[in-house]
Amino acid sequence: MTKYPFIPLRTYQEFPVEEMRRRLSEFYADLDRRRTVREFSDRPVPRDIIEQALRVAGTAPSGANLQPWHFVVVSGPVAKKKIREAAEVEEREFYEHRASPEWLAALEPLGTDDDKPFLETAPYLIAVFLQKFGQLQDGRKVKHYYPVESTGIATGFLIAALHKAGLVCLTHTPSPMKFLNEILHRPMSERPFLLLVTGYPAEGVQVPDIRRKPLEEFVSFIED
Ligand code: IYR
Repeated sequence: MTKYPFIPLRTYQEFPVEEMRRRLSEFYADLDRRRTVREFSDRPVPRDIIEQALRVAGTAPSGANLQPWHFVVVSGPVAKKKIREAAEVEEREFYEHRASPEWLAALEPLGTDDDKPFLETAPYLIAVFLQKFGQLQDGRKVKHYYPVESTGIATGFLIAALHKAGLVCLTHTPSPMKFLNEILHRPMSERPFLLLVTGYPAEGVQVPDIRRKPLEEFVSFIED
């Protein structure tokens, strides 16, 4: 017997197979409508909507259940301007020098460039940080396991939750983005993972005409 007590799994729900199909096809159709956008409206979004989406993110599984993530919700104009300015410095460097010709060619269909007005227009920037270590009450450090995988899963939940709420987002990765620690007062031990820009889409926004791989192209089955 472990000295840590277990409790019954009371929250599990099974569905008849037909209902599984229906639920999943609805879920798929809903998530398949999601598109990344790069132009945002400045229309405000109530803070409790963002909080609830973050609660969804916080339900993600994580290595040893250590929940190695921290989310900073930025809505103030001063911090947003600082982030935009710092991100544009890095992005200019990226587009003008750092990116290989292959990388720039891969980005061409998406129409991205070093101008990032959405960092000031969108009502919220959610900076996602990954913690390689946690801190015990007494200040001792504890190692986190699989922080990248865990934070990636939590971020995926967050993106799905924001979509479910009828918001759009952009997974923005200015690189390097260590400037986020300084602007957002996060300890240097935390690694900025990505910046999720979220809100309502700008009116009449257009998105690239890209396709998703069909199942056969990204799944294989071994049945023997
Ligand atoms: N971080 C840059 C470049 C960029 C890179 C990838 I990979 C993208 O899918 C999109 C953009 C930027 O944000 O513009």
